Amino acid sequence: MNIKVSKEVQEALAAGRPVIALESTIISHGMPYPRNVETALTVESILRENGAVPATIGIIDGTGVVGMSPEEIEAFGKRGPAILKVSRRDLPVVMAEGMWGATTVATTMILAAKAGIEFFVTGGIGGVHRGAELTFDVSADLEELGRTNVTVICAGAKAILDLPKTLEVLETKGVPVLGYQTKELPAFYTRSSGLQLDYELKDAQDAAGIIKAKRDWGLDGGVLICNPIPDEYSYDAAEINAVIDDAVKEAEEKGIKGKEMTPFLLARIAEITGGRSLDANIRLVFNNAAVGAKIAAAYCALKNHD
Ligand code: PSU
Ligand code: MN
Repeated sequence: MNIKVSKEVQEALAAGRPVIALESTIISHGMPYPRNVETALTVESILRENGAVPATIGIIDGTGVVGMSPEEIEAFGKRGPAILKVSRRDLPVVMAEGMWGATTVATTMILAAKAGIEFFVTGGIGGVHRGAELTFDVSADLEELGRTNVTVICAGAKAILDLPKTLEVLETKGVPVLGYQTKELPAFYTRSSGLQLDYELKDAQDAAGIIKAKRDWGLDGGVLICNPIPDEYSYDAAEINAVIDDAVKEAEEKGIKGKEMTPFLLARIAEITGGRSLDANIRLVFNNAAVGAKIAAAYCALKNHD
């Protein structure tokens, strides 16, 4: 298996210290250069400040790299969408052909699990697209959450998706969806979506206990922790939903399909809002990093105590 785990990550894992995976598609396809690189490096610093070791994951010349260097992160940011966006189905091709690949939530989970990393911080996950009853466009992220043992800390999912259907699929796949100090599914740019969640986490300890119970019971699959965007950066729901509706309509008119859909919508929303949505996006990822590091630390303490 061509996987290269950095020395720092290997040492932290061996010592039972918190390690947190980070994805590369958010860098190459989720944000424009150079803010994508600045964001990725700042997220790494925030994790370190909170006592965790970052492991940014991507595929370089057919090798899964777990714990990229700042130079490698810069290369992902600079090459951007010229790098193939790699989901589970693409992984064998990219590995065998020696290509570069940007890992999505699904493939970051796969590589993290192979390296022994149990936590992963990102912005938003993929889900069931609007109109999926006709297009069948359901992100492979949901399938992966149903089977791979990694906890993903995110800010919910964007309203570019059909959020009620996304929650239904997560339920079918047995994924605990936990609100971090909220009872509602956050909708990325907004703190609420009107959709109730199963359980509101009180704090990091609470989260660690639930994750540990799932592992002790051998219930394979991910855990999804939804941490709302900080109030001061959040959008008014009506305002951002109008923008999202326009972007979705434009995608339909242009016949955008498949793996192009999510990057297209993200870029259009950033364009229409004149970059304000990008600022919100960056802030919520920073916030997820701080919370994710605390949860991973609480979990490591519980596990090392056993
Ligand atoms: N949602 C975001 N930002 C992102 C993505 C989703 O708000 O960068 C990226 C993630 O890498 C996610 C992927 O795994 O898009 C989902 O793509 P698709 O919908 O094609 O499965
Ligand atoms: Mn899709």
